[in-house]
Formats: sequence, C-alpha cells, structure tokens
Amino acid sequence: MFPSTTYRDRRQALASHVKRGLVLFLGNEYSPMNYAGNPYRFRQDSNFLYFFGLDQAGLAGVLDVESGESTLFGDDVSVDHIVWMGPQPSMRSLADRVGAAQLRGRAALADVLAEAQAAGRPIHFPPPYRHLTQLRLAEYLQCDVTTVLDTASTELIQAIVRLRAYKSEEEIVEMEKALATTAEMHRIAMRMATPGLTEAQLVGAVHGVARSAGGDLAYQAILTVNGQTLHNHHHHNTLRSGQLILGDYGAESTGGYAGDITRTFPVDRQFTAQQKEIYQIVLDAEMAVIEALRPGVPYRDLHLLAGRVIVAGLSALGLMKGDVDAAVAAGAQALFFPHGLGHMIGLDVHDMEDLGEDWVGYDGEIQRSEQFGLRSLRLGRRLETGFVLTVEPGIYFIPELIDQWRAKGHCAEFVHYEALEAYRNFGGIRIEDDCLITDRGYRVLGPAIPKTIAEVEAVRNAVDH
Ligand SMILES: [Mn+2]
Repeated sequence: MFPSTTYRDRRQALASHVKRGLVLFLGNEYSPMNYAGNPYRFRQDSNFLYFFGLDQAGLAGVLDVESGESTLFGDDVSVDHIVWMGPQPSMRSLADRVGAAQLRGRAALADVLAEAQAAGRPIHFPPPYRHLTQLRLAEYLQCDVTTVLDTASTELIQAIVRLRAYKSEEEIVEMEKALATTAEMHRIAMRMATPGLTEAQLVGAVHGVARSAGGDLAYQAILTVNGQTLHNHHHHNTLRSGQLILGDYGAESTGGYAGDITRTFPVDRQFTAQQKEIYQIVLDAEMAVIEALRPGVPYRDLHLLAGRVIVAGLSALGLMKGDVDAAVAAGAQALFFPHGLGHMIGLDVHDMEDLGEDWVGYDGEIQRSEQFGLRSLRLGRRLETGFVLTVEPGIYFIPELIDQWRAKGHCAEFVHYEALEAYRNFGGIRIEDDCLITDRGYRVLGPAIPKTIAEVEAVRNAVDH
C-alpha cells in the first residue's frame, strides 16, 4: 500500500473533477468458483484499490465531492470469523491507512445512498463488470438491474481516466516490481523449454514465479506453440522440435499493478532460417515504435508505423507487394497483424477497460477506426507524459484468415497468396514491452529480457537440455 496521503490526495483530485453529489466505489466480494465456500482468488476492484487502497472483500467507499469527506463502509469481524480467519486489523485502523475520516458499518450504506437520492443528489458510480456488483447497485439505488449499467456516470468515468492515465513515481516503482517478476517468469520458460515438455509444465513454472514473489498472474497466461491463435489459453500441447513458443504473461505485484510482456522463442536452441526472417521483422517493428514514443504522438500513427515496417519486411520476403503506404491504408497488414499495437497498463493489464475502452484510448480528436485490424487498437489518442503502455506488434499466419481473404480476393494487389503456402504451419510471433512516456521520450520499464535473435539463442544455448 501507498501512504494514506496518496489515497487522500487522489480522492481530493477526483472531487475537483466531479461537480455534485456522491461517488460510490463498491469493493469486490468473493466470487464463487463451483460453490459459495470455494471462491476464485480474491481480486479487489481497481478503482476501489486506486482511491481507497484496501485489498480485502466486503468494503465500500463513498466520497462526497461537495464536502470532500470520505467514508469507508465495512464491519469489524466477530470471534466466529476470527476462529476461521484469524485476527484482522480493526476497520478504524484500515480507514486510517487510507486517510478516510469517516467509518460506518456496511449496513449503513443503503441509508446513506437513500438519503442522498431523496435529497436529489446525484450518485456517481463506475460501470459494474461483475453481476453481483450490478445486483447490489440495483438494490441500493432502487433501479432495474437490467438498466443499472446505463446509469453509470460518464462524468465519473472521465474524471477517473484523467487521474489514472498518468502514473506517479510511486506507481512506476510498483510497476517495476511487477516487471522484475515478469522478467524472471520469461527467463525460467526460456531456460526450461525443450522438446517433450508440455506447455502446461512451462505454465506451472511461470505461475510459480509469480506466486513466489507474493503476487499472482496479472491475467491468464498465453503460453503456446500455436501463437497464431491470439487468445490461446490452452496448455495441452507437447513441445516439438521446429516449433515456436509464444509466451504472453505478466505478474501482478503485491500492490496490484500489472506487467505484460511477450517473448517468442524456438523449442530448439536456434530459430530456423524462416523463423529468423519473420522474427526480425517483428523486432524491427517493435523497436521502430519504441524509438518513436514521445508526448504528442498519436498512438494510432505508431500502430500504422508498425504496419509499414511489417509490410516492408514481408515484401522483402516476397509475401507482400505494391506500395507500402497504400497497403497500410488498405489495411492489408492486418492479414498478418490483426490486433492493436498496444494499450495502457497499470492496475489493470488493459488499464481501466472496465470504464469503456474508448473513454481510455480515444478522445474528441482521434476516434476508433472500423477497419479490420485498426478497429482492435485499444489506444489511439496522443501520448502524454506519465502514460504507461504496451508496444506489442506481431506477425501471425492464420490459415483460416488467409483462406478467407484469398477466396474473396481481398487485398490481392498487396498479398502474394501463393507464397504464403510455405507458411501455413508457421504459427505466430509477438514481441511486447511496457513503456513509460517521459517528457523527453520514453523509458522501457523493467529489467531487460532476451529479445534480439542473438540474445534469445544465447539463452537457449546456455541451457543443458
Ligand atoms: Mn498486452
């Protein structure tokens, strides 16, 4: 946790961006996995964590933006609970740790909200993403559960983005911790992998590193020999010589901040010649984007820059053709790079995605495209000092997508479809780092993780398989 002043200052800043009424943050509760007593790992709501700091279930926070007063709602545990859960800090001490002057029992929340409603005061809350939160809000605000999502406060959403988009020094320290663990997770997979092991064995080791550091995975790990399937959470395959392993995973620090790194490496000690050629293009794209990071640059333009590097590289290999700019304008690179270049990261791996992607990644100036590929870009707006974002270009050979485009003759002037036959079983490559935008440009966060072909092969060769 940060000092209590951090949370007090954040709430004060929030109050200055919201005109009237109360702001309600419902903390998360345990979520049942297969029966109530066997819940998923507890994860606190990120907005609650940001403004009220406490990482435990059953709490709520209310900020009165007019008086500036903060109230924490929660109950001290009884001896019955202590028998099962051990002694817990008092609610008063928890309220003090986050600088909340007022403390009320949880049951008082309904009355406080009803009173405010009766007085005609607006009650702002962020959009609920858990059904239980949705039910609670409907109950507290006496509205229909099916419409409660629509009444989430746009004013609050914008106010939260204005604060959480800019990472403070103490947040960067926390993100560096997450990335130190994440780097170790990638190194262990690169050292362990060998033909005959399973993806699941690697995932177990990777997860173990995250747990050993006191945190956990920031999101479900992607660790697969089928990197061309973008959100591949299956880990059933056995590693075979000649394959590539794509690993996209990161640690969540004990303070709740996420790391999100991708590396791709061969099951063998070396890349094949074909793998090297594609890998180098992805690396060139990633490095070109990183070197172009600075305040004022629209991230959409950097997505298109990555597209140009990819088209130029694939053209040199005889897989694409024609004018590079025209190909990118037509979205031809999306056949190989169908996702976005990156996203903001912080307390959430896709930071603040619960508030709505477009509120976070777009603004009045830059709006989301509807073109295949570009439409998946979560962050398009101009970069500003203090943003932390991922840079994650990739090249994938997705047989079903290639067949579909080829059958339609889509972008036929830019794609050498017949040349793609030799790549049908290639898989996919992605390389991803997390970067802070600084006044002068950028800083790649976290320790270096083998990334160039020479660095990756050096790690693979150093292992005694
Ligand atoms: Mn990512």
